[in-house]
Amino acid sequence: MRVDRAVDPFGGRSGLIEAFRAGSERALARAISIVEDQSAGFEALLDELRSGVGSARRIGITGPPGAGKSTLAARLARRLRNAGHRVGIIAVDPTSPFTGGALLGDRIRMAELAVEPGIFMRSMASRGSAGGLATAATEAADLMDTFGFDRVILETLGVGQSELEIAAAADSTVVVLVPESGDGIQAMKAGLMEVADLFCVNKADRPGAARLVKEIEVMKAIRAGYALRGVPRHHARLTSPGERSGWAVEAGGGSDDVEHPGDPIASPSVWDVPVLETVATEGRGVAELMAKLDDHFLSLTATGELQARRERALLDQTVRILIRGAETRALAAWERTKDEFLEDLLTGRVSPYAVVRQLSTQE
Ligand SMILES: Nc1nc2c(ncn2[C@@H]2O[C@H](COP(=O)(O)OP(=O)(O)O)[C@@H](O)[C@H]2O)c(=O)[nH]1
Ligand SMILES: [Mg+2]
Repeated sequence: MRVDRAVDPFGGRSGLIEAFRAGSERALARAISIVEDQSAGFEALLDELRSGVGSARRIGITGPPGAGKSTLAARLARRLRNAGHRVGIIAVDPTSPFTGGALLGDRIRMAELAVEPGIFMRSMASRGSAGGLATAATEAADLMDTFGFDRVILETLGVGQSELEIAAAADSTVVVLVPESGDGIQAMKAGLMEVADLFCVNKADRPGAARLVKEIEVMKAIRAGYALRGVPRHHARLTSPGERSGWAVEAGGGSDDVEHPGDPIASPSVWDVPVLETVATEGRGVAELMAKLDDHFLSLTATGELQARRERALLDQTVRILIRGAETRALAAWERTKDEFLEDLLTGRVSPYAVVRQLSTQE
């Protein structure tokens, strides 16, 4: 899929890069499309447009479909914008083709944002390409970051593995739940408890919000109890790979607590995951959300956890790029040669293993 100069308003790759660096949002949009489509040379383009990556704070917003993530993201974006930030939003829907309801809904709801200077919105859907959505979404976030957006919001459906991977690429992850249909339990099942740095009980204008807040607090306490079992007292920090909120569990608390020298008192490493009530449609609770996100970022910075998270995310990304490349090459090799093998394979003369062996030696 080469970019035809005749239809390419940027005059090829160097023109695109120049326009991107000069701050053209059309160039940014084009670069994201190239990445999303995995057009020829997309990785080289990303490589060239990496300078300054890591300046933006990345905020993941996840939760079940219909919880109000898009509405909340739009409100948060506007508030951040009013505070002087430049905001990029990536709305990821792994299942929806462009005709799909959710994505279409996002597009319409967020359309007004698109014309607001300083806010850039982009929907992404999986097109069945190699490498998965998490990688592409991270790459789109990287582009927004290097372009100069200092806040990047990633909205994902919190229902599958790749969404959790996207959440893991964020500095702060907001889990949005609604006071309906056992959302609390669902969150537990989907592994959302582990990734949450903040909870929003959205649609707090409906009955049951206070109860859901209590449920989440109980689940937090249960998690904290498990996490602390077998851990010496006064170890305020717990670090375990893949347990993002596990590190932030408060230790001690008994009446016989004694301060030991060097023990952190009200240590910034203790991040107590807040549970906020929001009404996204009215913007209620969004100011608190923004304030808590700031607090969380301060806590991340103070504890060194920001660096640790970003290092983890970078390693994850590198591995995913590696796997994507291997997958792309393997599938191309298969497409080139499968006709040779097809009959033997289907009639059982050769096994799939023998075919793969031969393909790998040909590469
Ligand atoms: N009553 C009420 N409805 C809301 C609230 N937030 C969002 N909605 C509505 O819930 C529906 C789904 O919202 P959307 O943002 O698309 O959810 P998403 O699928 O999580 O992105 C829309 O009709 C919203 O207008 C809220 O706080 N209260
Ligand atoms: Mg949405």
